[in-house]
Formats: sequence, C-alpha cells, structure tokens
Amino acid sequence: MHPPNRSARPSGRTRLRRFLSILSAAVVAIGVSAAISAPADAASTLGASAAERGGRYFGAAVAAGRLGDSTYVNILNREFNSVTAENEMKWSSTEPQRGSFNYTSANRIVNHALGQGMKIRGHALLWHQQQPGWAQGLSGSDLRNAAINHVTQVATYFRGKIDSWDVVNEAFADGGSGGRRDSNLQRTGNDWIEAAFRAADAADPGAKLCYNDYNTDGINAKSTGIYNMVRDFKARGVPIDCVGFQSHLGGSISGDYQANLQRFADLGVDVQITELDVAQGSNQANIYATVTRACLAVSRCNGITVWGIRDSDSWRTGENPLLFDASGNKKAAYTSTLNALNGGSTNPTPTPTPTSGGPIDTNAWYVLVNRTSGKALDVYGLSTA
Ligand code: 9MR
Repeated sequence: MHPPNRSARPSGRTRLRRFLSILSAAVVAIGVSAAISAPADAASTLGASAAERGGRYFGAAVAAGRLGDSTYVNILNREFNSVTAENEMKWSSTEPQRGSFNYTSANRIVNHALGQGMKIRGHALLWHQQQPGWAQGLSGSDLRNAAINHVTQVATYFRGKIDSWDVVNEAFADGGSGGRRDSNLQRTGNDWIEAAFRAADAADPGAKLCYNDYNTDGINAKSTGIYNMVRDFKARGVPIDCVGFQSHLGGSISGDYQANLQRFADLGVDVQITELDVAQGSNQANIYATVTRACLAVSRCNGITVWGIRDSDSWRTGENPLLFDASGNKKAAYTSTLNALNGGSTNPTPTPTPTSGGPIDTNAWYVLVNRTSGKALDVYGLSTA
C-alpha cells in the first residue's frame, strides 16, 4: 500500500480536524473501538520494510553450519533480504592453501541467498585476522602478490553475485592516532589498500567496493582517519564505492552517529551498517531504533546488517545483542527496529496520541484500523502546517 500524495491533500488543522471527525464517525458507524496505530504502510518484516524505504536492505550475518536449523532458516527467509557470510568468505576459508581455493561453505550461503532473492555482502577480501597460516608466514612483495591474487581470484569467482564487497577490513588503529594498524599487510606498503580496491574493481566492476571497520560509530580519530583516506581515494580516482560501519555497540550510542554517516556520504560514497549488534540492557531497543533512523535519514545509506540472527548465534556470548532470543522469538529490539523502519513510533508498543493534542509526527503515516477485525480502514498523514 502506498501513501496518498501528500501535496494533494488538505493541509494543517483542517486535515487534522477532518481526520478526527472521520475517526469518531468511524467509531460510531462501525460500533466497535477503533484506534490509530502508527504507521500506515507498515510492512511486517525487516527486509520488506527496508525495501520500501528507498530499496534498502536489512540483512543478517549467516553461518553455513546453521542452515540446517529450521528455526534459524525460517527467520532468515522471513525477515531478511540480504546476507553476509559470517566467516565463510574470509581468506582462511577460501584459500586454505596457496593457490588452492575452496568455496564449498561460502556457496552454501550464496546459493541459499540467491534462491531467496536476497542480496549478498561479501566479507572480507583482506583482513589482518583469519588469514591462512601460509599467508601469515609471508612478507614483502611475496605477501603483497599473494594478497592481490587472492582479491582477484575470489572477486572473479563470485563476479555478478555480490552486491557489496568488504575489500579491506579493519585496517585502521584504535586509539587517538587516526593512522593505520600495524599488520603484515600494512608492512607491505601503505598503498596495499588502494591496490586491493583496484584489483577488486578489475575483477568485479559491478560490485560496490567497501572499506569496513569498527569503533567508527561517531566522529572520532579513527573514523576521521578513514574519512581522510576515502577523501584521498576519491580525489585520486581509487575505486571505492562505500564505507561499512560495523556498529558493535554497547549501552550507548554517540550523538553524532548520523552526522558521521552523513559526512562520509558527502564525500560521494555510499554508507552501510554492516555488523550491527547492541549489548542487551535497558537501552538496547532504543539504540537499534536510533541506528535504523540514522540510516534512513542518510539517503546514501543502503542498508543495515545485524551480526547474527538469534542471541544464541552471536559471537558476543552472554551479551544477548541481537533481535531474536535463543528460541527465535522477537525481542523488544526487533519491534523498535521494525517500527523505526516503518517510520513510526520507536516504542515497542506504539502509542500515537494525535487525539490528545500530543506531538504530531509529520513524517509518519497513520492507519485507522478496526481493532476487532484488524482491518485497515484508511490511511492518514498529519501536518502541523
Ligand atoms: O563473528 C565472527 C566470529 O565467528 C569469528 O570467530 C571472528 C574471527 O575473528 O570473526 C567474527 O566476525 C568479525 C567480523 O568478521 C569482522 N568484524 C568483527 C566481527 C566480530 O569479531
């Protein structure tokens, strides 16, 4: 259902009054309690709702080993329209011996995703962790050549299937330096990142090529270091299309989370939330909603990926940081995320109050529903103008 053309509709208090009189008429006419529930156009799954918001995706990190778990797969297929292989596309998985590639586990995820019409985020071509033992023992031009060959081979193999590749993962240092992290890859020369992007671009020109990192969830020294690299890449024509913000979050979120996404978008790259999870606590549902609203507010934010499906699937053992509990039930964080995607209240139980003179959300669409039948009677937008 699409909202009516707002500009064609009466504005301001007239419309609100008309709405309220229709509301009471409806109550009288149908003789049952009627209620306004925000918002109209409310898709009932994360993926469908994100798709309605400018063709965005809502994805999950998936483990090939869990694809035989029907609870897991049912949630995946119902809720998500994008996947990231949690480990199966990493260097140690795809090239366990030098020059010998193995895509068996990755393909279980890829084939599942393609069969469901889901997008695929490729994660990750180069990273200082999860390198195969043989690469850990290399250095200098031997390592550089092996790394670039790895990028070329893997990106070529999956050409045409990957929406966005994390070409380089976590190459910047934590702390205040704003500089690169020391690693065997970094020691091959500072240009290793741009060499990887050029190789990935040559291998799969259709995929979006991302730089991905954590602790970049606000304007800080690390995110500014990355910002400066992206600005330099854009100025010199290095093919970079997007920046991934992992967003492994604790009990609070930086007030400039959205502004940080926006400053990268303003450089001419897309932004994506790539590994979202939030420690369980009183703020979990709000933080999920805040991240979701931030992505929706930045037109170049393509989508959000959560780093797992159920709490029991998470790498953050004991922190219960995901949207579904261990039994696969939706948590309050799920509801707040879906409501944020749908543009309405972020409360787990929406309680819009247009009849009480409370604040009017001019960005929301409201639906008048028959509470008994659950049927939608009409769609309204409110305006204070
Ligand atoms: O969730 C992944 C976990 O299963 C692996 O053991 C771990 C290996 O380092 O990587 C985890 O995923 C990481 C991702 O690839 C990059 N960003 C941080 C993620 C959490 O550690």
